[in-house]
Amino acid sequence: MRRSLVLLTFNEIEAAPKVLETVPLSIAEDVFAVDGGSKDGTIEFLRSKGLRVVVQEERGRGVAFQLGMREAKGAQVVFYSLDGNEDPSDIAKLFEKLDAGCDMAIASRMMRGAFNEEDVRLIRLRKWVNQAFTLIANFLWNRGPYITDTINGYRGLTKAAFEKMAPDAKGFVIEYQMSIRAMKLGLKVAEIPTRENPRAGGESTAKSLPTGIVFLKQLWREIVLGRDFK
Ligand SMILES: Nc1nc2c(ncn2[C@@H]2O[C@H](COP(=O)(O)OP(=O)(O)OP(=O)(O)O)[C@@H](O)[C@H]2O)c(=O)[nH]1
Ligand SMILES: [Mg+2]
Repeated sequence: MRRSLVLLTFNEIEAAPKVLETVPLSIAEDVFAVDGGSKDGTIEFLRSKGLRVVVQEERGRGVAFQLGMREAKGAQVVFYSLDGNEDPSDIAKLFEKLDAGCDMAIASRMMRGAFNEEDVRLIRLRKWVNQAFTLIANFLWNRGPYITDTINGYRGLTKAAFEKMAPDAKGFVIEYQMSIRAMKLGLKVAEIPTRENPRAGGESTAKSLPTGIVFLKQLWREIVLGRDFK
């Protein structure tokens, strides 16, 4: 089987019903959801729509990516979060990049033609901090074209690439870890410009300061591990 589309949720009962309607589910032969243990009816909602839902035993975006990859039947896997941030029309574009032979395709909020949630503000703290982490990773490890958004979770990759990267982060930092390891391995990474929309309801679980500290720790660990991280 070629394509898997993995929907990610954790307590998204406000957003998921609105967002799911906009997702082109027929794009992949294999579509299912990975849920972080929602207690608000998200799981029941998704099942009522006929979707297979795999529920994590432990919370975290990293755990979700690992479980999603394990459960996916396709050789290509695109991850899509049902909170409304992600433009569903990019799903097809990410699969196309994988069809073209890329190991990983990232929907970038930072490149020319893209739009970041914070672009309407004068002080764009989260964006700037993200860009600093991205700059450091590119400087330390990237030998290919500059990756502009190493942190966005809206991405697709091949199962083979994921196995080579062997990311082990449990939380939000897994996306950054995957980007770093793709650079270390010299994998082919493509980006497409995306538009980040506001949440379609509900609340964020990514608190800026604790997440920043986790990122610093992960960065340090990747520096210590170096290119032979396995
Ligand atoms: N499967 C799974 N999904 C999760 C988990 N934690 C968060 N998510 C989902 O991942 C997506 C991103 O999480 P958010 O909390 O929105 O983080 P964010 O996008 O940085 O924050 P906002 O800008 O407020 O949207 C959402 O669709 C969440 O439902 C988890 O433990 N497991
Ligand atoms: Mg979000």
